[in-house]
Amino acid sequence: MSTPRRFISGVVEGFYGRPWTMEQRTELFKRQQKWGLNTYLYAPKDDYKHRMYWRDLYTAVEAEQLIALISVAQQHDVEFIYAISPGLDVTFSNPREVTALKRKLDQVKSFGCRSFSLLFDDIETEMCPADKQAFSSFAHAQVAITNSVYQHLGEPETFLFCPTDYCDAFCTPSVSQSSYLHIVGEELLPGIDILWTGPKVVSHKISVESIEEVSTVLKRAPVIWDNIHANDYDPQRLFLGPYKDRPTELIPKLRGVLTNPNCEFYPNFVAIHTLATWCKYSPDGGQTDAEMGDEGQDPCYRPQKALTLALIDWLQEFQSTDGPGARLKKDSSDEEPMQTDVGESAYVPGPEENPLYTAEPLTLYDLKLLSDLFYLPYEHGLTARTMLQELDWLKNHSSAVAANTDQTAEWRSRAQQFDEMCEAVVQMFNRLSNASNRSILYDLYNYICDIKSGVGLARAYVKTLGGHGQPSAQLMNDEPEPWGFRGGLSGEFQRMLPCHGNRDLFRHPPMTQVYCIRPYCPEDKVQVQRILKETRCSGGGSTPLMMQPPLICDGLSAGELPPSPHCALVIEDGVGVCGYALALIDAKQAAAKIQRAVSDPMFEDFPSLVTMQVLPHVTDSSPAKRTIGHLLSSVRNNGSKGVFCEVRRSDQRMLNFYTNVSFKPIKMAGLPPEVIAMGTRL
Ligand code: GDL
Repeated sequence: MSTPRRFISGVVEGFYGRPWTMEQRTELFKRQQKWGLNTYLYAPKDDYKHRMYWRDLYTAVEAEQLIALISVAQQHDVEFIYAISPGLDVTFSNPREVTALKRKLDQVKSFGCRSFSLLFDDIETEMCPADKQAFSSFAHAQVAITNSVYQHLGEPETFLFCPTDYCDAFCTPSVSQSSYLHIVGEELLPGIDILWTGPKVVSHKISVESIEEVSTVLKRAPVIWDNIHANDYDPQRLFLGPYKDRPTELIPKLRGVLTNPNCEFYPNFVAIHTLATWCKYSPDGGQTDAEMGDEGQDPCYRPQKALTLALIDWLQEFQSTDGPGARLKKDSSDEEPMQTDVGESAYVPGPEENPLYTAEPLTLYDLKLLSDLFYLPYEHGLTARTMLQELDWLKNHSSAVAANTDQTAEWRSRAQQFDEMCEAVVQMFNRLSNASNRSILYDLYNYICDIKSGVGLARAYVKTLGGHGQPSAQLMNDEPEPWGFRGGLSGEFQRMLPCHGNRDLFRHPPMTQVYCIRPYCPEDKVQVQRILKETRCSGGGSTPLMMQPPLICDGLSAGELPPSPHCALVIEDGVGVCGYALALIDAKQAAAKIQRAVSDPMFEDFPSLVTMQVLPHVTDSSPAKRTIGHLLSSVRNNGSKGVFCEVRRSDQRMLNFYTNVSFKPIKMAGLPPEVIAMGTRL
C-alpha cells in the first residue's frame, strides 16, 4: 500500500521585482524547518534565467550558488522545487525548444534538485502560427510540453504545473465550462499537481465549494499559490496581517498551500508564521517537530491568535543583535574593524552634559499597531479602521466646535483620542527606528515613513478643525513641500481617472462628468441668482425663505454688489452654470449694506468675503474645491491676508464643504444665532 503523500506547505518565491538573496533564502529554510513548513518553490519572476532567459544554462559560479542552496534546503528538510517559466517566447511545436527546456532542467537536476515545476502564468494566450498548426489549442500545447518534460525527468515525486488560467476570474466563461481547464484536467499526467490562486489572482476568500468545483474539472486537488500577502503590484502596500479567510476545512481538499508573500523578505515573518499555524490543522500538520508551542492547541484556527503568536516571536527578532544586518555587538572585537570604541569604557556624561540618548525598546503593542496599519489586501486592521472612522466623524461634525453645544465636548474628547492614536504611530516609528535588527527596519522603512507622514497630515488637519494650528500653512498652501501631499506621477494619473478611490473604505460613485471653471461675466448674473434661490430653498432647513436671516454675502450673490476684479468664477457642467464663487477684497461695504458692525476686530484678520454655492445635483466635490482654490489665490494676490464666509447652520452641505477646504469657525459680533462665520488665513 502506498503511503499518503504529505500536504505541501510553504513558500513560493514567485513575485515580480528583486529576488531574495541566497542568505535570505537560507534564513527562510531555517524558519520553515522550525515552523514545520516543508516546501520552497523557486520561481522569482525577474530572475534572469527563470523566465526571460530560460534557455540559458547556469554558469559555474551560479551553479555553485544553486547547488549550495539546494543542499541547505535539504539540510533543513525543505523540499526545493525548481520552477521555470518558458511561456514568454517558447515555440511549443519546435523540438529544439523542447530540448532546450529539458537540457536546462537536466542541469538543475545535476545540482541535486529532485522536484520541478513548469509555470505558464502571465503570458500571451495567442499561439504563434507554427503552434496553431501543430496544436488544436493552447492547453494542448502546454500539456504536451509538460508531460514530455515530466517523463524526461523520470516522473519526479513532486512536479507542479501553473496554468495560464490560474484562478476563477481568468476562466471563460467559468471554471466548470472552461475548455482550457477541462483539457488540462483530462490530459495532464496524473502525477503532476496543478497550482491555483483561488477565485481571483489575489483572493479575498477561498471557499471549500470553489475548490471542490475546480478539483472536479482538474481531476485532482490543487496546490494553492496564495497571493494574499503579495505586494508586488503596488509599491505603497505591505501586508503584515495574519493568514485569513481560508477555512481549515479546505486542508483535506487541497494538495497543499504555498504563499507568495511580500517582496521584502524580513516583513514576511507574520505571513509565513501564521500560514504555519494554519497548516497545523492538516492531518499531518501536528506530527512535525515544529517549535510553535502546539500544547493546548485551539480546536479552531483563529487569525488574531495566530497573529499574536507570530508577533511575540517577531518581537524577539527585532531585538536580536546577531542576525544579518544587526547592529554591531558591543562585546565583539576583531571582526569589527570599523568600531572605534572597542576596548574603551562606556561613555558616561558629566553632570552638566547631555544625558545619553537611550532608545526605548519596541513593544508587542507597537507590532500589533504596525500589523493593523499594514494588514491585508481587503481589510485594514482594527486600529486603522478606528482611525479612519474617527477622522471621518471629526470632519463631518466639526461645526460642533463653534456651536458650543453638548456635542462640542464630545468633539474635543474624540479629537484628543484621535491625536493620541496618531502619537502612538509616531512612537511606534521611533521605537522601530531604534531596533537592533537593522535588516528588518530597512525593509519596513519606506512604509513606516509613509504612514507616519500620512498620520501627521491627518493630525494637523484635526487640529485645524478644532481651531488650533494654521490651516493654510500645511493643507491649503498652493506650493506645499513635497512631503505635504502624496506624490508621484502614477498618483497623479490615478487621481485623474474616474475609478480613483472607489475601492476605499468610504466608497463614492465614480465621477465621469466634465466641468468647466471660467471667469464670471455680467451675463451670468441671472444664473447666479437662480442658483442662490435654489440653494437657499434646499439649504434653509424648515425655515421659510422670508424668515431666514440675511447673510453678509447676499448682496454679492444677488448681483447688488459687484465682486472685486478677478475674484469671480462660475462652474459649468453639460447643462449650464451649476455653481459660482465670488469674493470682495474689502468686506466692509457688504457688511454696511446689511447694517453689520463694521468695526468688528475680526475684519483685521479676515478682511475679505467669499461666497460659494454649487447646485445639490453636483455630487463631485472636486470642481468646487478647485474653484475655491483659484478664488483664494486671486484674493491673496490682491494682498488680502484672510477670508471669511457666512453659512446658515441648517446648510450642512456648505458647512462640510468649507470645513473640508480648511475654513474654521470664527467669532463675529452681531451674528444671528442661525448663522456661522468661518474663515481661513491666506
Ligand atoms: C500573479 C503572478 C505572481 C505575482 C502575483 C501578484 C501568479 C500565479 N502569478 O498573477 O507572479 O506575484 O500575481 O502580483 O500568481
